[in-house]
Amino acid sequence: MNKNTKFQTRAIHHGYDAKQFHGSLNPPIYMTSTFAFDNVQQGADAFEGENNHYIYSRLGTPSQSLLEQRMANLEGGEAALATASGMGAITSAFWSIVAPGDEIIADTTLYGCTFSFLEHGLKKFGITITYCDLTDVENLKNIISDKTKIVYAESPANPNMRLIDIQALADITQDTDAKLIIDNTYCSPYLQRPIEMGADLVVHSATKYLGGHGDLIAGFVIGDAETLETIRYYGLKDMTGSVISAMDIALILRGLKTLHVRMDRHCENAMKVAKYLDAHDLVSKVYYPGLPDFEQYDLAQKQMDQSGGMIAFEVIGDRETGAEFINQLQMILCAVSLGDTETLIQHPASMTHSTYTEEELAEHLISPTLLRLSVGLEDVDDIIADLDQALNNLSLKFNILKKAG
Ligand code: 7XF
Repeated sequence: MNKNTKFQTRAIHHGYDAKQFHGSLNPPIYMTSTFAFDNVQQGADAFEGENNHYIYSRLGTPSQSLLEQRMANLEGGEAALATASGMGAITSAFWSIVAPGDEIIADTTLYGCTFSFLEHGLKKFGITITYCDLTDVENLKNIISDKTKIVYAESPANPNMRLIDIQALADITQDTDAKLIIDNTYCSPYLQRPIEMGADLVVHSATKYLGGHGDLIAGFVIGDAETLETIRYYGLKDMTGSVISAMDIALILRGLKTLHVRMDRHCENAMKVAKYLDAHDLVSKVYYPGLPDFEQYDLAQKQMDQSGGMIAFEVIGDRETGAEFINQLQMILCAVSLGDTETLIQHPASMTHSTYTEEELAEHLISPTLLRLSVGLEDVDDIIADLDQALNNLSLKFNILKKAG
């Protein structure tokens, strides 16, 4: 395919030639655990890497290779690895890179299970985890050392929407032994491509926007071919065994075909919802990169193509008022996960980030009253109407009138 071919077209066509598969518009689903060899020599050569024969589905299948080539292309990396979950991607990558005595520098705010993996998993194997406010790159300059093997951040961060200047971090890590790994789950490559900004690796929970329909769990690591080979043949094959299923490969290939259309609408809806919330008297704070008063608005404009479908906000009152607001919603579902067609809301402190203690929530800048909204693809008027009736009921129930100031 011509190298000027646009993202949307590549998301639909890259790497697949229907003519080689009887004209089948979609690639076959390889429902197999193993691949037969013509003879022992061919099998031995395959294990030695001297031919391209598929061996066993823990190492890959033809449709997995297609999916990986397509994702690598969309993220601007040399290679990709598909995994059984986002956590499978993160753990397979980290286990492949670090050894006892090494240090990982991670941003202050992380998705709950990533935090738990570092804090309760890697730490006990003699790896030092240093949390650092990476929104200020000077902080990284001051602490990075030759022990640092990974610098890790989500941007926007789950759940509080803090952004990291990816290019500025890459300028620092590029002269060191540390790999800069960015979790791009909130954006998808349609909105942000960290490798183009200098990141070494990108990880994804493909469970979210890439699949897009809330019907699968999967993940990706994308980056240079050499590192990806290590992650596949060591991290995934030997350490985590986090193998994506044949069905999920097919579902993600389908999801990617509409990624751009869905993301455009997620962003359009989220902008309208964010403006609605921002103007409401019972909403005390809204964190959305597309609002001009968002603290890191300029950075959002610089590195994200659009502002995304995720909003964090707080209603006035306390944890109880926030919970009651969620309970009042009728169409919007109270559920974790994000990036689905359905609008979902959840309370991070008691759900996605409940792996943090109360003290850790405070240290990691996750407010106990924060609510997280994943704006879906329903008609935006219906989304806003549901939020509106819930806020009205909240004000009646708690007799709340106006936000202070
Ligand atoms: O293993 P998963 O596919 O669930 O992906 C893990 C993961 C990695 N990075 C980010 C930024 C994520 O948000 C996730 C999963 N997050 C879900 C959520 O925040 O709702 C998990 C539900 S507990």
